[in-house]
Amino acid sequence: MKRWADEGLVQATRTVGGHRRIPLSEAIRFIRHIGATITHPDILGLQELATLPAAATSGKSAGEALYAALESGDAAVCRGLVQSMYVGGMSVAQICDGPVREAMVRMGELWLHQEWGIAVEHRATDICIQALNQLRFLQPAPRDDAPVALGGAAEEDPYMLPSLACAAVATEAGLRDINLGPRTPLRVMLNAAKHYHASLVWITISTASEPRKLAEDLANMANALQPQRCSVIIGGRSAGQFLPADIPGVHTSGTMAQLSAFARGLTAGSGQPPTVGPDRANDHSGS
Ligand code: B12
Repeated sequence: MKRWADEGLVQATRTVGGHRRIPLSEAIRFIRHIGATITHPDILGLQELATLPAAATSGKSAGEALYAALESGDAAVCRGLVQSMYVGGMSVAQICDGPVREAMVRMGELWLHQEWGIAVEHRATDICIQALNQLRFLQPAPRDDAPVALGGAAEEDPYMLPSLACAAVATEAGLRDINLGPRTPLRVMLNAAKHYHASLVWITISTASEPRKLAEDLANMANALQPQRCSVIIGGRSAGQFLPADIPGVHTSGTMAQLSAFARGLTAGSGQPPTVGPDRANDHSGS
């Protein structure tokens, strides 16, 4: 560790006594970078990795394992699973697009069979919120001058996880994220984006009762934010399904991976808003 720190492969500061101090986020970045196996996760404060029962993962895909733990309501195992995916090298975007989405799609089938499924689904949402927030805490603090990314879900949209996923992805990309969460009127988002000089506004759309009006409001928002060179990007299960593909000034995307690429383009400092691929295929409407 000393050699790696002295060679600059691991960023360390010195304590008053001259010892090397490595922030947790930096240690985790390095572990992911070299693909190391953590034998004593508890030393890093990752207790939930240490206590992860082998049965939680054996013979299951990441999505199946997460679903099983969510269904039985084992929050510690769920958080541990998500941590292990991240420490094992998956990006926040991959975790959200993959296991989290997959598990929640299956969760959404439960209520069709019995009312108890509604309780299980609501509990699963809360547990995923805990797990994603924990991932946010494992990220290094963004630079003070990093671009601001801000967003939420529109007024009538109660879905919490998609916007939280956007925030976690923005943090991972090195942006300063401001998650306004569900049920946020677009004008509130617009004013906040102006106030914080945001460079990126994400809007997740899981439900849209008046898609035409929403598309119009989004176009107006993008227009109002153009002078500050702020990009508006929309996505979510209903974005591809109900909204027109070509809302002026608005980028439509399907996945967290694409949002991540877009956000990284901003931190790369190209000065040009990055482009988003024409991925409208990922509307998960049938799920
Ligand atoms: C949890 C949940 C709820 C919870 C949400 C709790 C909360 N506060 O967050 C509550 C209880 C509110 C709820 C309510 C309802 N729900 Co619901 N819900 C779900 C469920 C199980 C999971 C949604 C979720 O959080 N997914 C996790 C996120 C991370 O995944 P995602 O939304 O797919 O997002 C991904 C992409 O779209 C993309 N993305 C998302 N946003 C953005 C943004 C940007 C910028 C980008 C680039 C990408 C992007 O990235 C994400 C990761 O890949 C889904 C199941 C499903 N198949 O989606 C049903 C589901 C969506 N619900 C459904 C239904 C029917 C309802 C209700 C009508 C039930 C009722 N009778 O009341 C209500 C309607 C509420 C409303 N006003 O619209 C149906 C919809 C059916 C349909 N075809 O329209 C589903 C599909 C369940 C099912 N199979 O029947 N629901």
